[in-house]
Amino acid sequence: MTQNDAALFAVGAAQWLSASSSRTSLGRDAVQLKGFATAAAPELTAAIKSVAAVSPFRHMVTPGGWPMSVEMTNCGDVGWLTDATGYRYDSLDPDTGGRWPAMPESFLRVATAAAAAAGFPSFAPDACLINRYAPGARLSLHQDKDERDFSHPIVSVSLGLPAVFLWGGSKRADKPRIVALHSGDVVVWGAASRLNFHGVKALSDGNHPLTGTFRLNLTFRHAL
Ligand code: MD3
Ligand code: FE
Repeated sequence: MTQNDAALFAVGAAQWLSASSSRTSLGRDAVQLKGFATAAAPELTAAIKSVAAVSPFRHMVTPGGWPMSVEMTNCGDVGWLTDATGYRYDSLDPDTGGRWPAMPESFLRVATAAAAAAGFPSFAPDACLINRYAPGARLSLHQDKDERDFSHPIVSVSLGLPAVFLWGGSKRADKPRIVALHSGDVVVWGAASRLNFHGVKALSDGNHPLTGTFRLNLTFRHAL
């Protein structure tokens, strides 16, 4: 989709999607839109199932040889990958040999509307990484820096079981703040916070009507 398409989507979608959400600043150019995606959550969860039916969730193996505890798949023009050779975006899923599934319309609507609500009206994601957390799965502190142009924001949508998110600074040593992320929360990170360190603490056991024993996270990026 073009940036103009994205803006048009966003205007319409923002109205119903944001009807019952509240905004919390996490710092410069980082905003948590609590409940922004709650109305869309069932549709998003169903769309994740369709994506995973084509490109299944898998534990990717890092260049150091360790399987990640979080299971991942992708949709969109390109998908994020890690393997023995490094980290990159690729248009092909190495597990199927085919292209990643197209980005569902429901994904694009939520991502562009949230970005617009956060002050990024022309966000046009070309990649969506889908993370699935089972109890104990975690993401250690890292930066997202495999994208070409850091002037684009990143939009993250949380679904299912709650997570303890670690929100660090521009240096690894900066002490992270703890942020609770619940199903339906959307966070938009751009500009001044785009390269901040962040992570997710080990998921606790639980049961959620939408996702059962899992947490799902959508990470929308403009990678190319
Ligand atoms: C802060 N996933 O896949 S995106 C990831 O809950 C990742 O699974 C998180 O971090 C998860 O890389 C949610 C949170 C996020 C993404 C990009 C950021 C936070 C960010 C960029 C800058 C600062
Ligand atoms: Fe990240």
